[in-house]
Amino acid sequence: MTTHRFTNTDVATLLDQVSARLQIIGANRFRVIAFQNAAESIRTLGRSINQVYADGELRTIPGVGKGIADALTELFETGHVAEFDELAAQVPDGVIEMMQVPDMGPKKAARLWQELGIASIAELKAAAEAGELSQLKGFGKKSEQKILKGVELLSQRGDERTPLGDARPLALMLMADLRQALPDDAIQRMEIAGSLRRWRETIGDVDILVVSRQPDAVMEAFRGLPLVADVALSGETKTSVILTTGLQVDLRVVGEEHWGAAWQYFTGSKDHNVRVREIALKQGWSLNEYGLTATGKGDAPEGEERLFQREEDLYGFLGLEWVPPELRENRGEVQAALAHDLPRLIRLADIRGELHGHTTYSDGQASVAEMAEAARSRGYKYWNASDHSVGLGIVQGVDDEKLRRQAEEIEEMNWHYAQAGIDFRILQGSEVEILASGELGLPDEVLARLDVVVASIHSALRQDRETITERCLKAVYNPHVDILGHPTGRLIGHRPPSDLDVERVLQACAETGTVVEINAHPSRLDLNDVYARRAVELGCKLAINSDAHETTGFDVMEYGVATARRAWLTAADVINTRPLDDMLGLLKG
Ligand code: DGT
Ligand code: CA
Ligand code: CA
Ligand code: ZN
Repeated sequence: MTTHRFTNTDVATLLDQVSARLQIIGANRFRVIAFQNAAESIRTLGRSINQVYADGELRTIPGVGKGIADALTELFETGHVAEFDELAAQVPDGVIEMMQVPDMGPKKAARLWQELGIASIAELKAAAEAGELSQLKGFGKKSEQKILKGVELLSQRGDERTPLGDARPLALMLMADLRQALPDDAIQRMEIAGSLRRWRETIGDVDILVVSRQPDAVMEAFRGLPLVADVALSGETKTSVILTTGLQVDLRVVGEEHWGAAWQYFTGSKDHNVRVREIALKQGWSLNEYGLTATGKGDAPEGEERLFQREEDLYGFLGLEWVPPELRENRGEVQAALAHDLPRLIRLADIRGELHGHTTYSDGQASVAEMAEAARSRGYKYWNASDHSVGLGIVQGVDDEKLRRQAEEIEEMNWHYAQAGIDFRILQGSEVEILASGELGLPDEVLARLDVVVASIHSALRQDRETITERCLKAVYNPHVDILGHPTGRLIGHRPPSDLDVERVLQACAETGTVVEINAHPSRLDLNDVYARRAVELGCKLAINSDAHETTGFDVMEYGVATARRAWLTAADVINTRPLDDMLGLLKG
């Protein structure tokens, strides 16, 4: 039997499309969500789905039940899933694409298709321009204008960069595959460079640097990897390939003696490198990817070379502190490095607990106990169960009664931890919905009972600036709201941020002592690096949370910490680096 290979992104995209088609035909919402959950798990799995299948372990993936596992087995065996193909024949691709237009949910897309026969973005645009949409019941002139604006936004997205959360697992998998394809001693060193090493939130292409005594063998093995769909360029020192996902990967082989300069050069950013080159020139050296060459304008005779095996040595030679890659964006880091005044950036190991995550009491996949144990196994000392409140569309939220039941469960677990002498506490909170009016999804007397309240917006994200800002401020000024969750609501590559006046909201957070979240999920990274840095400048405290919906969901914390590092944050700026009591003491009220 032949086995077909697919990337995790391929499979996740396929399942997402099935979910979208099920929504269009009005299928049971639990089925819709099941496909979304499975897609999400597979996208962020960190293991090759091919390998999981080969090991007969599909069912161990969170959110993959028997039905989806059977479908995936059929996919790997035959390259197709009959049921999915039937569904695809029923609902055209163009209708699914229409759902990518901002504000175009499945209900709207289904009606436009079924009632007006619109089955592509191009047809949608034409119909909106011709004023045909407003003939449809419930579609005013206003929603027609909104759709036109949405279509334009979508077209501007144009030449797509790949979200960090997709590029990073792919790059790691590719590097593991490359090592495996070669004899043990073929690669002496291999590292990520470019924007991926800087943890930029989107990636143009992946850059990998290798030291090898057998460069030809490395290049040949690289071109032949299963993830590789196409070879764009192949030379002695550089090969560029296109992966099956469309992502480009550049592999360069460099000499060991040039490593420090090469890694520095190819890590970028370009703007950072320009500043470093200026500093070298002032000292009479020209800098390139091989090292320094004396210009003759300094003390060293013209043409003299300096090579560096380590980046630290290169920066040090120029009188600079080594600059962490996350800072290399020409945002003042070169000056700070020159003054030996770079911040001591927060590290993953500084995180002692999390304050935002979900259980089966709302849309999580695991029980309170399972999530707590997963948090504990990461070395955390506390975890706040913050299930969605009522008031959020498709998710069954928690109300007063459900929260009471959950509180009993939490108390019992905490009692066990105390009995066993285990230093771990489950907190009870909620991710309370900030409703379109600015009211919260739970009454104040219920919120008052909870340990840590996160307030977030998930719907009506396209309200105008004034409305959505006022709505958010209302929550920030509520004395029971401790943390503002994923403030702008953006989904990288899928949904633009809301029109929120972030500056005003951050000022209010600083004034009221409301903590601002960096949501670590790589599709959110919200606040982003720039806003997070501004938040600290304004005097805000921050929290970094993975917003885990399953036990493996904690994996994404590294993306949140990287975003915090890009924002120049130290451990002191982030409340969940503190021991439990200190952390609680930093909350409002
Ligand atoms: P990306 O790929 O758009 O996400 O961003 P980067 O920063 O990874 O850019 P990329 O892949 O074009 O190049 C990687 C690094 O190599 C870049 O940050 C700086 C350096 N680099 C590459 N080519 C040049 C060049 O022609 N001039 C300069 N100054 N630097 C370059
Ligand atoms: Ca790159
Ligand atoms: Ca590149
Ligand atoms: Zn959440």
